[in-house]
Amino acid sequence: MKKVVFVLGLGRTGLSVCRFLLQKGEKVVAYDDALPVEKVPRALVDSSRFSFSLPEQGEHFEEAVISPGIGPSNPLVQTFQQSGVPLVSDIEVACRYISFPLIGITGSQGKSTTVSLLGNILQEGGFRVFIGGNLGIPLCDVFNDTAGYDWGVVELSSFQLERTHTARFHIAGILNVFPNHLDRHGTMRSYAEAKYRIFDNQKNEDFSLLNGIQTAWQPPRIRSLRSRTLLFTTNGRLFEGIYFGGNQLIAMLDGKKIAISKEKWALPGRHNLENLAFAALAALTAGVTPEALERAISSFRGLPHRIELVTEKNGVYFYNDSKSTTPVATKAAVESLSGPIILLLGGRGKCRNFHQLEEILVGGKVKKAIIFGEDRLEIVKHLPQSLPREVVVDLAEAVKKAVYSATRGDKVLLSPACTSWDGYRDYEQRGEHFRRLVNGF
Ligand code: UMA
Repeated sequence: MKKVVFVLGLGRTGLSVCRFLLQKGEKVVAYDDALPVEKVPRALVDSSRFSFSLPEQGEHFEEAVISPGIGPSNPLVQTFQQSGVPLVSDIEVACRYISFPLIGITGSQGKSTTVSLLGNILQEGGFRVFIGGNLGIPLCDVFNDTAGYDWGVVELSSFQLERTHTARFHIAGILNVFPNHLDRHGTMRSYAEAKYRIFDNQKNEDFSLLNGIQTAWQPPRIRSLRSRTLLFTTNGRLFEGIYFGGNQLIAMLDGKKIAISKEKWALPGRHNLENLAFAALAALTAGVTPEALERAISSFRGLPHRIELVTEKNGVYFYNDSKSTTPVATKAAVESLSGPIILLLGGRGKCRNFHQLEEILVGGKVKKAIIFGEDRLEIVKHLPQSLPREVVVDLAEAVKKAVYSATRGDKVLLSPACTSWDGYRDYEQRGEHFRRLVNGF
């Protein structure tokens, strides 16, 4: 008998899960708190094995696939939990059927840049690569494609990992762990726990990549991982793993030393060196040659909405860093550019930890802050007295103020330290709005 699976949330993830399960011949009952039934795509509604409804009294489900953005306080999630229906992520569902090796990457900051850099390196190395997960294509959409893949590079969020139980990543790594999504996870311990699940199903022949410096929040079980641990660092040397020596990346693997030039690496900032070290280590572990690695490093130009230079007008440079949704990410952006900076901050805060911004706002590099959005009054409380500021309602007004305040040589940086959910669908829509506003002046 075919399984009946409940799918909660019909955003990008939920739709991809429904399509996949229907393709596999399963019966699917789906629901979305905000989606009117007439908006459910025809392709799903047309299937006799699909229905859009709340669970009926006494109805049995094999499992419930919960979209990453839906937290534990959702009433349906609680009902399933109380009645013992296993809660799983889209990652769990997809990984049961994927037959090529996966590289799983998680972390609080830099995942997307690292995933796409690593994808580029593997492609340069001649491999056929699927790139997706929390970034870009949801993992269940991998089956739309008939292309065979040699590797999958999968970005994983803590939301996805906390409901993943059997997925195995041949190479898995955590870039870093900083406060993020605490509104959802409650404590740093439970947030970090979710991330470390990435290593749970690894075997002896697998690899776990760990940050050599940033070891806070590592749970004790990290010392008994079954996989082989390799370290990456931007600070100091290692006997095994990867580090920097002058203008080179030095990999120490299996007793061999490999030196790779990073002379043509174009991305600014120390945080991007961490991303580079991780991607290079994963690529060498996956079998990319040093030559291909060096070529890919030289040609990688970064991601849109990630400290992206939008334009230069009258000697003023405009940078779109809409993807920065935490103070730590904004800090990294400010540190990676030279001043003077006019910083556009605001939106809906995730953790109320705006005090972390104070460090980058003293010292004069940021010459002015323009604060906008839902949490603007909360952010203002954490600005140093001496910092010139303007408080406005929305991004359009913030850009206008920035344009009028900027003089030749200034950098106008949108790096909001907040989610976009007070006014936009996602950070991409906010970043595109910023681009249009800037180009419109
Ligand atoms: N919904 C409900 N009930 C609720 C809450 C939401 O029914 O209580 C419904 C909404 O009406 C909506 C759907 O659930 O239709 C949204 O689901 P979702 O928030 O999980 O969004 P998706 O479109 O499925 O996108 C998710 C990720 N979003 C989140 O984790 C919040 C996307 O990451 C990811 O790209 C996509 O899956 C594919 O895997 C975005 C993100 O911001 C980029 N991620 C966070 C981050 O990177 O920090 C984790």
